[in-house]
Amino acid sequence: MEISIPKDFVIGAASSAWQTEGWKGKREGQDSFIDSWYKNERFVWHEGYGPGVATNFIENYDKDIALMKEIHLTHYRTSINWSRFFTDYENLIVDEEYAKHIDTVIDQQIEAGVEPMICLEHYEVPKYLMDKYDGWSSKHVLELYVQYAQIAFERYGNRVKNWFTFNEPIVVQTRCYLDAVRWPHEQNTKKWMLWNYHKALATARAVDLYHKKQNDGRIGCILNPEMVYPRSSSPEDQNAAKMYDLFFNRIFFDPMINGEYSEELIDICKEHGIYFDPTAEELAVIKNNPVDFLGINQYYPKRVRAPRYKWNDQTPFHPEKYYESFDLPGKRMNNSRGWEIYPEIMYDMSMYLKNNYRAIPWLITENGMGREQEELYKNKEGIVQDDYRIDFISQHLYHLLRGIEDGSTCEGYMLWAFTDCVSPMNAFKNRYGLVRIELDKQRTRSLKKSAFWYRSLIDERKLFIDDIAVFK
Ligand code: BGP
Repeated sequence: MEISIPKDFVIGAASSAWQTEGWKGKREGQDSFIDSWYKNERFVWHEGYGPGVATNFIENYDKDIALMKEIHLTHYRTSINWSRFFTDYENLIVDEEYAKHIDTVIDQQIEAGVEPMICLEHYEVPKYLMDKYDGWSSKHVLELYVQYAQIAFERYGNRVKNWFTFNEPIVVQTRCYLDAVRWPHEQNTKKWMLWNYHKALATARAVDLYHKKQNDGRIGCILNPEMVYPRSSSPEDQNAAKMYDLFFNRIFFDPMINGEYSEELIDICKEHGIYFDPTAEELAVIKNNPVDFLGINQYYPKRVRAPRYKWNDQTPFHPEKYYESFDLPGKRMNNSRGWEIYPEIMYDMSMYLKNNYRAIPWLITENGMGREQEELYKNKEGIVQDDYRIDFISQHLYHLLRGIEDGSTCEGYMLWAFTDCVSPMNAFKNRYGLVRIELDKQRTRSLKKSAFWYRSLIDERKLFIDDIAVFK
């Protein structure tokens, strides 16, 4: 089957500052949250690799941009590392050396025909602000973030036309404060909800500022909603899916698209003592400043069923009171990552957005396949033969394009990731890139088979799908 890809559909790739840069040139006191996690609990990071060297992008950026050009990439998203951008977070003194690096990367990308898309925080909240103010628990941190955003818009807004306030704003507090599976292992559901709220409010404030200053691009946020499927048609299982959706998807969709939280979420937060006590003024800011567009990171489906056991009130409140994860027998798996493969999420998410919200522009800002031991797939010329990745992307794209035919407002697909890079904890275990990174001193780069395939996809805008892969 041959499918045409619309002419203006973006086919890009993504990464983030902390997952690529490395610490070369980083000054004392410029640690981020993720850097301090790595320093405090290095033993949980796969084989000890982490943000310390990452892909050493700080020194290798010109090589990567040359590779972007070689594969005709038109869009690349990364972040500014907030913790490296300042030498003084209170007085907002910019680290000119780092700021110059961002300048150079943006200029070289544009020169290479690659449009830069920038995110202001991809888990890089400064450690200083965590230690002093408890990070996103604090309204003062929110004010500092808005000033940071303003400086970034002033410096780079003439060249960057697509801005994102956060990457996956729910993740840090879910892993740290809701599930407490990550350093610093503090369980605090009320704090979880407060961080969610402050990031939604910070987004609205940044949107407001961006528009007031008459910037001529657009600003949104990158969310990671999970397409949630109930185990069965029973009302109980259906309700479990609805509750999961409320706590983990609508928690950001509603304020960011509609400008308000649902009453249902507010009531349930009050009931469980995790309400975030917004002021009328703050709610007005959220109401008046919905995002211009959204990025959606989408990797796997979430399956739930009604909980089988009564909730234990002696345990801290968790949304799991209302659902239980469901393991579908026979599901397809990416065993390296432990994530289910279900490409239909692309179509289903497209219809979810179309049917539940206004026609907001959005694009897939992350999707991809992390694979262990890719060196085993090298041919005799040393090129990784990652046909599994080509299949994975093709099938996801197929369902995404199907959504567009049925009226979704999706504008594009950006692969995670451009090069192999460091993952939280898994470090270099699972490789995601179109570009292979060797773990030698130079972090040598080489194009994988998928890079050549991606180039032909970009050039020819034709997707060839094996009917059997989709329908068998
Ligand atoms: C997303 C993050 C990315 C990236 C990706 C792959 O949630 O935005 O930063 O890491 O997931 O997942 P992982 O690195 O956990 O394998």
